[in-house]
Amino acid sequence: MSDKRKIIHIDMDCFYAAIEVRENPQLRGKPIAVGGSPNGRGVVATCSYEAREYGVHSAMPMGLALRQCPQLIVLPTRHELYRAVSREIQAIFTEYTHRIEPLSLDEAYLDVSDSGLHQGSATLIASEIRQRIARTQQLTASAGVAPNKFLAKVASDWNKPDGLFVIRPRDIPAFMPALPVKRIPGVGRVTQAHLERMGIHSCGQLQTLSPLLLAREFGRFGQRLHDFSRGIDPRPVSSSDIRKSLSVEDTFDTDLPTLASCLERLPPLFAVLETRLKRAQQHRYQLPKSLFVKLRFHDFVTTTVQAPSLQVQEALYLPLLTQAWERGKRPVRLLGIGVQFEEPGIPEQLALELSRTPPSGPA
Ligand code: DCP
Ligand code: MG
Repeated sequence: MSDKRKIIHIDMDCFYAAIEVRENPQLRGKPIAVGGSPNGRGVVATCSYEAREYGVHSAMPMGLALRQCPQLIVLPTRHELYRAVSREIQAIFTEYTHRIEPLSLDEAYLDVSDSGLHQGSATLIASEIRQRIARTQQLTASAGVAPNKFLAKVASDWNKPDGLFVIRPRDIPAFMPALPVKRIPGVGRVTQAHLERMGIHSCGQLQTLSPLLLAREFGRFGQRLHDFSRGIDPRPVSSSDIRKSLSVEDTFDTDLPTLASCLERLPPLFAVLETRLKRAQQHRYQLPKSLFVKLRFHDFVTTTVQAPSLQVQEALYLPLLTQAWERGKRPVRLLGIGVQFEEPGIPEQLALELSRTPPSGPA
């Protein structure tokens, strides 16, 4: 089924920054950044392409961004406004399919395999969606069309900004070899470095590794690497009312210096998680699959630790937090905790067995 599907990935261009420019046209053509104040611990949420030319990028401390680009115009984030625009864009999507998986305010996958519109041409649907966003919102979106989520996302980036790129099933064998491994979902800094030590930079090189070797080096993730390197990705587009995870996190005004000070922050964070979880479960009950802790150290190095669990209890986060802290043993600026849910449709017994399987693969 995987190569017969038609998936569209839509990604708005410089989303927050583009909205700010729309609201104030005098900003057009200027280097702008949206985010936290340079005096506090603010970071850049996003910036215009003019600012990107100076090396400014998302997650960069605002103070550093201003040193790189002294004429940078810094604007505070207006989440309510961005959320409202996001809702309008999503309303456009629903006219084409109900199989929509939003990834963030500005990004979504659409499965249009069963759409009869435009004689079933996903390319024509994608270009019509782009036109409608431009006409009704005065904002540009980039779109990728492909037989699966992985390639649709790669494609939306290909001609960004204001671009459309299509990867047809028959294009895949020629397209994959040159693609850098870091474009593969789940290949972060650690896995990329691991692959580089093996001399592997591209999907073409990755294709030459045997499943056995991949399993030995990367555990269960090895199979995914084998498939992704060939452009195979069976992950379904899962609709918006189905959550994959729920989490809460906090960035602290002053770094937490020790493990003990991190552990102290756990109870209030857990209280927030519990409230949100109850609210979400009322709406639609989903079986917890695993718990995770995310730590960002003062130098922005981020680590997550995850363990299978059918229960969500405060005490279960203690060993995860300890394990995450041990990886860095240095001051912490952000602490997050969360729950991952079972994909719906998996029978409970199977879910139970899956949740007993010990975690493996890359950290
Ligand atoms: N965002 C954020 N913090 C980050 C990354 C993103 O707050 N570390 C917000 C601001 C972005 C929006 O999410 O406008 C979308 O993120 P993208 O990564 O899609 O970035 P942009 O849409 O800004 O730029 P691009 O044109 O590269 O998609
Ligand atoms: Mg975007």
